[in-house]
Amino acid sequence: MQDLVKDAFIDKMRMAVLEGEEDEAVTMAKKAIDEGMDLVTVMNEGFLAGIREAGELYAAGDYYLPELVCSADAMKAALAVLDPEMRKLPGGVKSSGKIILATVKGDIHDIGKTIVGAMMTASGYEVIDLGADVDNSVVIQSVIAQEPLILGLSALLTTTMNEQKHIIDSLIENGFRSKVKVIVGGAPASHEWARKIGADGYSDNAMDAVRLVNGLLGRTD
Ligand code: B1M
Repeated sequence: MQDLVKDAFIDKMRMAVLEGEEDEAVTMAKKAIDEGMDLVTVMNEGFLAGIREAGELYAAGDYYLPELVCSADAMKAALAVLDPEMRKLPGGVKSSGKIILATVKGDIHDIGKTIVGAMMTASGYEVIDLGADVDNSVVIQSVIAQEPLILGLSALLTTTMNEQKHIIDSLIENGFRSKVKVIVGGAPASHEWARKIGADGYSDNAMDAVRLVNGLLGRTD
């Protein structure tokens, strides 16, 4: 595909999410697959750019919640089409261990966590995604039952990020902290926050989350 056509395609993806056009977002996601486009670029420069822009408009008071919800629905619809394809990316042939992911209690933001999961799956990890608004006890029980190498906790609200700390505290109480590496992510988190709550790492995007996990597990490839 020529560069100009590709740019126009990617811009349509951005606009579909920005304008909350769910059907258009699905159509564009399917076209991207049919055209053999690089799905990581499609995701980052197309759909993600749209949801970021919607978030900025919401923060500036130019978008109201219903518009933000429509943008999020369009983003999720595109993600549902792309996710299975991203799981088939080349890295997916290696099996590198189990990862549990969850968005913490009280927080329904699951787009970023789902993308992180897709990238980790594409990198060869077995991902168990517990979903969003997951009760701390469910997270702890899953860690005990599944014995993952990594527990990844996402939080997008300043009011819910404390659950990341509460879960780490519960792991300590249950004697499981040394058996699993814990990473945190989501807009309000940071390296400093991760250090403060005793997490093993933080990353601010899905690609970096994979690098972080590879590093924590001593994977060099
Ligand atoms: Co909400 N929301 N939202 N929202 N929302 C934010 C987070 C907000 C910053 C918007 C704003 O005011 N500018 C703000 C939080 C303010 C704060 O706490 N400081 C906010 C608010 C206030 C709210 C409500 C309270 C609004 C209301 O009801 N009045 C409400 C909360 C509901 C709840 O959770 N209890 C709410 C609701 C919603 C929608 C339902 C409309 C929708 C969510 C839909 C869904 O996820 N199913 C939504 C959305 C879409 C957003 C924004 C616009 C976009 C979030 C997103 O999906 N981004 C967001 C503004 C923003 O972040 N700029 C906002 C795209 C996604 C790919 O990025 O999630 O950052 P992100 O994930 C990245 C990285 O952070 C990182 O990698 C991902 C991929 O690169 N990452 C990890 C994420 N998790 C990781 C985990 C890791 C590693 C990396 O390891 C485990």
